[in-house]
Amino acid sequence: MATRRTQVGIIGAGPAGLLLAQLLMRENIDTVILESRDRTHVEGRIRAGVLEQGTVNLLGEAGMGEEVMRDGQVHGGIEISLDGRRSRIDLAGLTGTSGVTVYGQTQVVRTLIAKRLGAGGEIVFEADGVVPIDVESNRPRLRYRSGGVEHELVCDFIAGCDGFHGVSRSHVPGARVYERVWPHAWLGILAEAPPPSPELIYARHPRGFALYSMRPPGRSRLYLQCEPDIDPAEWPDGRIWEELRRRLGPDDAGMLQEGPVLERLVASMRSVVTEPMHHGRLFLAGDAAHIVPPTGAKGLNLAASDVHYLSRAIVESCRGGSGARLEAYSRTALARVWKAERFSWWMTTLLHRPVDHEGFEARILLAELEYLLSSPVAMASLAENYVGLPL
Ligand code: RFL
Ligand code: PHB
Repeated sequence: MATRRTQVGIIGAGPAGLLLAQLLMRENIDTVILESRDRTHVEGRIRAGVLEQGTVNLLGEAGMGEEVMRDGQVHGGIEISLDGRRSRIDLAGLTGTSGVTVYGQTQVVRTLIAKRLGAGGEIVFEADGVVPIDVESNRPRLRYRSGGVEHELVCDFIAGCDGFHGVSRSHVPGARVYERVWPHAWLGILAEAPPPSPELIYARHPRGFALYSMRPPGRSRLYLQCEPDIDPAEWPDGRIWEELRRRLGPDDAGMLQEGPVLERLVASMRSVVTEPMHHGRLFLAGDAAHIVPPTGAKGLNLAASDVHYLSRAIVESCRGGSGARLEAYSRTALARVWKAERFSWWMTTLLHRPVDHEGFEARILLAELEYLLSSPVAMASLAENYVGLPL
């Protein structure tokens, strides 16, 4: 068995693991990332698109401010379409911030990987069977196989940044997992076509929710509420465009321009929180600890806020500090996580077609939406959460 040492062993080269590694590298803390997939796969995943200002700031600290400034689009508002009538939520005006930045997670991941490898940092792609061991001791280790050889990485700390399907969460014994599986899913496409509007449109329609987003500079990222078990083969391009037009309503349908569909996926929806987010010297961050349905655009941003707290706590500890921040990490991160869970749950409930779409609850939701769109106070609450609560 090949044995070596690092200060922080990181499982997973998603946004959480890569950002943590970059922030620690800037503080001269040695890290190794173990990633189960190959580089092409990791760099090819298309996911989140909306960054809170806190996430943009953190990416700046990690050395990619220039890229986000150059290629990101600052959006001062979003639009909500209710049965074909659009209203604007003035994110910037209601919060006194500049709003949010639209910048793809794919670019975040590609840029962080290039920067890490360019600076001599290590990512072991296709690391098999990664397991954390002895995490209660002050010499936790990561065992894994790479190139057919067994390896052991002796660490001071381990960061479990391995997403929802990773191994880390199962190494927090006695953890309580709070979970809700939603009855909806999203059929998502990336299209070589300009977006219908310069700002994102969240559409609530009797046929179901639709989201009109984008990937700068010129592509559309579009989603339709669907049943979780649909067969994407039954959704050829023509059917998708037709449904996207219908949910935008007759007045706005003409804004949609069609183009070749480059990618399609069906994303199921869950809300999950694991408590606590640490055991001994193993600390969970990002989707490894919690999942939100994508309606509030919070998943990547929560991964970034966890990393904000965890990186500062690890730096303090490595500099001979008391370890108080590490001790408080799970509590501090969870306080913010639960607020984002609440917001994502609320946005999802409000905008999707409920299963019982003719009953009392459905009418209450409609009344809430009408209230929201007529009340600057209610809009301010949405805006405050959408741009991101303070760290
Ligand atoms: P990731 O990105 O899942 O990365 C985890 C990494 O760990 C690797 N891994 C392992 N490595 C070693 N050993 C193992 N045993 C391993 N098991 C797994 C995986 O291969 C992977 O590389 O988690 P991370 O870093 O916590 O990042 C979280 C975000 O990816 C996620 O929350 C967002 O994409 C969610 N999300 C959105 N978030 C936003 O903030 N704004 C959005 O607009 C937004 N839109 C979305 C989204 C997610 C979506 N999907 C597909 C779920 C839209 C969609 C459709
Ligand atoms: C996206 O652009 O992929 C996106 C934007 C906003 C969301 C979810 C996804 O709420």
